[in-house]
Amino acid sequence: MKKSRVLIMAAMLAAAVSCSSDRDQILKVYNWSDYIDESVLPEFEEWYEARTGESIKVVYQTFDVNETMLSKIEKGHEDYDVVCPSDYIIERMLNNGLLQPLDFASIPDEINYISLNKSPYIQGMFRDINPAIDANDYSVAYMWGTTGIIYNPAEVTAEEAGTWDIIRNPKFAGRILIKDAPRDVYGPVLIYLKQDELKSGKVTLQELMHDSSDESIAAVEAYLKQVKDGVLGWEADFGKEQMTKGRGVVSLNWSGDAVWAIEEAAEVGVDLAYVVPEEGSTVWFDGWVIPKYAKNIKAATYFIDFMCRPDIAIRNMEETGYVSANGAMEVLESQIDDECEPIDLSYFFGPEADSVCVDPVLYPDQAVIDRCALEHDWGQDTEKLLAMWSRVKGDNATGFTYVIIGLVVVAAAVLVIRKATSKNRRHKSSKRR
Ligand code: N2P
Repeated sequence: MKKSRVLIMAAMLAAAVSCSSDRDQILKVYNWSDYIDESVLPEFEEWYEARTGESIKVVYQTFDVNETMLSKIEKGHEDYDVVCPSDYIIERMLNNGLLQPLDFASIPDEINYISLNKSPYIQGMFRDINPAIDANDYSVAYMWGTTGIIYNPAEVTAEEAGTWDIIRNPKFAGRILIKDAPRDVYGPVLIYLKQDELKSGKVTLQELMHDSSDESIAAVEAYLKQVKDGVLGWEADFGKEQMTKGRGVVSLNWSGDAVWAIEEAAEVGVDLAYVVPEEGSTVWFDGWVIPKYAKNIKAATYFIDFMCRPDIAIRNMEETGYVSANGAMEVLESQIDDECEPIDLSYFFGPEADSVCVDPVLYPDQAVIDRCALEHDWGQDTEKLLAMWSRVKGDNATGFTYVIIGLVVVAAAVLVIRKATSKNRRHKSSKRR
């Protein structure tokens, strides 16, 4: 009797374990680090269960570099259900058949937030990704922003920060931070190097975003090699903190990190500012997609929908400093700040938003947008860029490594000489005795 009870209990336990590892009850989310208010995740689990009657457990993982995420899916075929790549990676995934079309028809109307999410600007940018396939059918934008310079006005003038050349200005050597994001650095540097051609109309910003020629990669490499001696760090996420702590005074960074850094710095009495340099820059967005190897499409679809709920979008913005791609008026209203000058945001929220008091670091005005362009996938040429990037950063590491090796060799030589001398002395004194 006892034995059979044990067997029944073991069987029940096995069933429970197999049940809890049932893939239908797991949602694997792979997102950028520091890019969500994590308290929304358990809330999603409750919301999902209340709406569908099915339980779900979110398994949440983060990455710092687009290419790391891509490689896990492209080469590793990992079964993430929802990931959040940037525009040019969405393009690549789309071109390589790595994305599933999104289908929100199954979500009941009263909880379908996707339609609220649509901003005319973001929709248009998605359409520009690939003229042959509408990326709006495969991705829902999450956050967006620009690439620019965070600077410390106590040490850097607005004029100095207003050009990309600041990243090789010897005045700030040792206090310059560069985002460890090859495409987001390459774009601005190329724009800087080609500013004369841009001004004379020989080339357009959009054309530069497709320029993966050996000549341009070599020019950017040569420029970055001049930059690197002054670099305090190539960073994925620590740049904003280095700026708030005053260790860095210039940071090539994303607007969302700028918002976070400016707010944090203000709390400790440090003034920081952000500018998109005059020569032009890149505008970017990251969007939720369901990769080809996803296993829980239903929960993934609900998750993307939940992320579009305006109150959830606002919480994610408040927590991260990044700007939601959500075009709902509720989101705009949450960002009204009467201390700011009115700006025209009709391009983003529609005609009603032609004069709104909002922080221009969060939502750039039309003039900034006009000098920014979207990056595009380079296909096979991406490898050339990544090789250049590691040559630039790798050389740096090698220089440092040589210094360390040199110090170790000198220290070892000193030790050997000391030992030999003291042995000699002992030998001589014992002989004398
Ligand atoms: C936040 C990452 C932001 C990604 N840590 C910008 N594309």
